[in-house]
Amino acid sequence: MVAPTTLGTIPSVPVIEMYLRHTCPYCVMAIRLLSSKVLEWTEIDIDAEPQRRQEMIDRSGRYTVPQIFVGGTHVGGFDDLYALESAGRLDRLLADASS
Ligand SMILES: N[C@@H](CCC(=O)N[C@@H](CS)C(=O)NCC(=O)O)C(=O)O
Repeated sequence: MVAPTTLGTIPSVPVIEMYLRHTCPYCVMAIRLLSSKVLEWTEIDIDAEPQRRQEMIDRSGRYTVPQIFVGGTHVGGFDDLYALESAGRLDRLLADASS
């Protein structure tokens, strides 16, 4: 007999997008901070996909990497992400963006 199974709760994951260059120290720091909080995010490497740099500029109004979006909302660069963490607001933002 097959044991009955219970459908567990599927863990919710905030949608995080990060435009980056892997050679960028601010990007490495942003990844380090994010990886202490969440398991997955989408990386858009503007060196590998240079055409998406313009998309980043259009969405963020900024020219530097990283540019981070959580749940479609522009957070900013590493400094902005770190400021949210320092203010104790990053966990709430990630939780609110989870579906
Ligand atoms: N304050 C910004 C600094 C970001 C920054 O200066 N990024 C550099 C790369 S490490 C950059 O994008 N420079 C211009 C470029 O690569 O086109 C942050 O914290 O995200």
